[in-house]
Amino acid sequence: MLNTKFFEIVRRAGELMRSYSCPAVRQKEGHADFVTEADEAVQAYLMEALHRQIPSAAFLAEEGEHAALTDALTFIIDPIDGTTNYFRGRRSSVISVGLVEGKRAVAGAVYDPYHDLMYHAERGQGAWCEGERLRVSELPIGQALVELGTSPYHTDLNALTAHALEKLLPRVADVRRSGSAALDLCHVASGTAEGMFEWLLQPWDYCAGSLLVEEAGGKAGNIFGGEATFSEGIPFMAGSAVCFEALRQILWEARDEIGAKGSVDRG
Ligand code: LIP
Repeated sequence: MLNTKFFEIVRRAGELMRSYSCPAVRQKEGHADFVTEADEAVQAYLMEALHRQIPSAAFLAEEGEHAALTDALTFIIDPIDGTTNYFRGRRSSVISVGLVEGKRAVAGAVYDPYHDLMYHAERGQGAWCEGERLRVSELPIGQALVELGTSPYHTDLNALTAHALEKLLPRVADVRRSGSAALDLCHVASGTAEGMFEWLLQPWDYCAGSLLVEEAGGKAGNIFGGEATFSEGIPFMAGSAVCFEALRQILWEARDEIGAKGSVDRG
């Protein structure tokens, strides 16, 4: 399903992303929620090039392509995941292209154009990065690095995020905050982190990365239970087989202690 032409298209999108030296930036509705002209150009390029590859496929993408998800083969795209990192020059942003069919992830790629690293997976065929098979970590939760997503566009979740951090720090080795959920999921799939979570994350942030983690031997899904769904934002988490349930338990404790102040549905 992911052929040479597909990878050429995604790599070309990375070149387009890096071709901007000072992209125009526009604020969207949410707090600290920005989009650049590069996000829009990369998304337009990906949609046009991928439509030529699979004319029957539908699209769901971060910048304005929010049609209802059907059972049809659908590309779910974040043209630049880590947009704030991107326009602040932090060289820590990726391109995420997932493919779902029957509302289930069947293939996906996350491309890091700064290091020329293509992470990819197809369901049942393992997760890979530049020819290397990816495997999640075997470390226990007490030695875990957990990637933290802060949902900056949703300030009503700040107390819950802060309390989750308070619960986590004494029970794991440490946390990391990259600013890109898709990159966090590459770290979990590669075994360089043992878990990640974000109390509200969009399908384009996690579609490809969730399959990477699952195909590397980990788990991904809704913090409150069930597999990841791709029709709307959910409380999302992923982790190694060893740490997933332990991380989920800590997050449930945080949510129960915050009570009604947190605005996260229990799914
Ligand atoms: C971002 C995510 C990040 C999350 C932000 C935002 P964007 O994606 O990757 O983890 O905290 O809220 O969703 O908006 O840069 O494509």
